[in-house]
Amino acid sequence: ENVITHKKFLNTDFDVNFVDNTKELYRFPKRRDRATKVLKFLANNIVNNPSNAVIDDKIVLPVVPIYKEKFGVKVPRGWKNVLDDEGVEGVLKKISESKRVLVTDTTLRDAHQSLLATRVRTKDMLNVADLYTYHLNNLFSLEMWGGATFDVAYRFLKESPWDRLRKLRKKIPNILFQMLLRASNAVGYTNYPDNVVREFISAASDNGIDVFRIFDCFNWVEQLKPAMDEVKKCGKICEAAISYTGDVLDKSKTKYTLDYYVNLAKQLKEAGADIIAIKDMAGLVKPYAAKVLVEAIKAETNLPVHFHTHDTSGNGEASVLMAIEAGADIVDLAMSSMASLTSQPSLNSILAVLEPTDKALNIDKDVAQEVANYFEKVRKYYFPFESGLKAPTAEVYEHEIPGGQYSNLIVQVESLGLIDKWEDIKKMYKKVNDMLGDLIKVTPSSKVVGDLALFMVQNNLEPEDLYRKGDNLSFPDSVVSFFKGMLGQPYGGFPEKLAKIVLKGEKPIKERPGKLLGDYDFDEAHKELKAKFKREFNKEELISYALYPKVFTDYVEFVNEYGDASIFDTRTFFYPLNTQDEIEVEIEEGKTLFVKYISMAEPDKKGFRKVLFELNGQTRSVNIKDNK
Ligand code: 3PY
Ligand code: ZN
Repeated sequence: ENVITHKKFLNTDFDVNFVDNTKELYRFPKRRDRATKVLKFLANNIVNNPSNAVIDDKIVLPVVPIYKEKFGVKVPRGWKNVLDDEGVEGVLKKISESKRVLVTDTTLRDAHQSLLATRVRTKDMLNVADLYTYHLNNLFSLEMWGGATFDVAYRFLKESPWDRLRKLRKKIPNILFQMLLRASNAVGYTNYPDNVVREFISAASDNGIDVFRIFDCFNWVEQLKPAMDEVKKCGKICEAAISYTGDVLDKSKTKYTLDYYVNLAKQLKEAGADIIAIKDMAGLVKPYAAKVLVEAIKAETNLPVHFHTHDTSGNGEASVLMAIEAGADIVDLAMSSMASLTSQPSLNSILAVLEPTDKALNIDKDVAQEVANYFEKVRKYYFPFESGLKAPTAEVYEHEIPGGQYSNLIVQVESLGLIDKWEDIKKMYKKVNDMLGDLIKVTPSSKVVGDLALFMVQNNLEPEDLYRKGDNLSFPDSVVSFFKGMLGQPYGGFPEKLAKIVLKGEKPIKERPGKLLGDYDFDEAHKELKAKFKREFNKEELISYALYPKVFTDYVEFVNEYGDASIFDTRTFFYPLNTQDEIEVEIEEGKTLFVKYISMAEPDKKGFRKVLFELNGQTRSVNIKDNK
């Protein structure tokens, strides 16, 4: 709004106090500032294309499914209401009474982490929130947070993971929200001081997480305890996970046996687990192994068992069914268009299989299909992040790469220009695992294996080369930190010879790292941030800074320059506009900008390009440095 376009002014209906008394005239600078940021973001996409993505123009924006005609006035009850009204005990009691198998839908977390390099944006999730709230309210939980989604949100999507949690919570008040927590590594790749992990859990709980699936990459119970303790303090559901590797039915594999897993489950029960998760992050639990494992763990612990697998081999659905036969209480599934391959088995398929049985899922088939149809369209926008895996592969039983790592690793390999070496990298992953003493490979131990495998392929090294000339090599940070004991103690210990080569005389620690790392000073961190950005930061932001100092500050700088990027639709966010493209950007509820991209000039002497737009019909230009 400005003076000469104001209605009162145009109608000559104003007096001397018009400018003083007309509030809307003073909103002008803020909105103009936001509009400028929007144009800057668009122009930067056009000039620099930071995600390096080329749009396929045949893709049309997905239509948001709305089931208006079926909407009730009241939000139907779900498991979240059970937790709020009857506490953890109430939830556990209801699980044990349920004849039906319960389902966790992983579409909003593991599925896209495992298929699309974790890139699905909050906006695309919010579009189907109502369907979940009003029609899929019998789902046990939605896994929608944690794992890699936390840093990827900041790093690549330029949005706040806390915002995602709060926005989804607001729209879905009745279904339990579940997150994946890497115990002392929280949602990072390294151990944090205990007070950071505790603050993180408590803030996640306050913002809406109900079920914490906690795992340690070495299944080291000592390392799970502080996180489990904090979850219980928050009155939330403590689901302790057994990370599965190897094959319990293969007698030649003697490290990770059935006894090993059962024993672990008993220790987790003793440490206070409410639920035991079998976390088969790479999809290595073969169907018959699933049966044996679930039966044994249920019999020995008497706790509810939550079964999680990945369908990389194509055997995932069979494993889920076997787990159900063996008495699994809850299973993880994803909506079909976001299921299978490196993701979870398909919810819609298992729904159909169980329909005629007394374990039938209490889930509306048509709505589940509707959500799957929606994600089928949405997924097209994320095609640059697809892993390329087109069919199931039994090769996973060899390389053992976790589903959640697979699609991220391949994008990383691509960005390093090594994609033609992908087959070698998978083979090296296995060799490195053998060298490291056969690890459980899950974040962050999987990153150690991946980093070393990449390093070796990049430098044309074979395992014997490491033993021969390793003293002169400077190993990736994650590998050094692993041998220093900074991720904890692996089951069976470290391979000594390699440890010596990597550590070059340094002494490793034997204790839990979180115990040795002093408390993180949140006040000091706040001072640093305030000095740098001249504003206050809230508790959640300080936690993000404690976990990811650089990623978080880069994000704050980005927002200062370009504004809140979560407002753009996904096409606009990832891809440059074509000339004459017109888009609508809702900068706040009810306030929409209409933007048309006109042209881009050649760079000036300093390398800046002038990008021309029409903003609500008026010509505007932005100068952007061409970084290419
Ligand atoms: C993660 O830690 O992000 C995982 O998905 C592990 O499976
Ligand atoms: Zn998983």
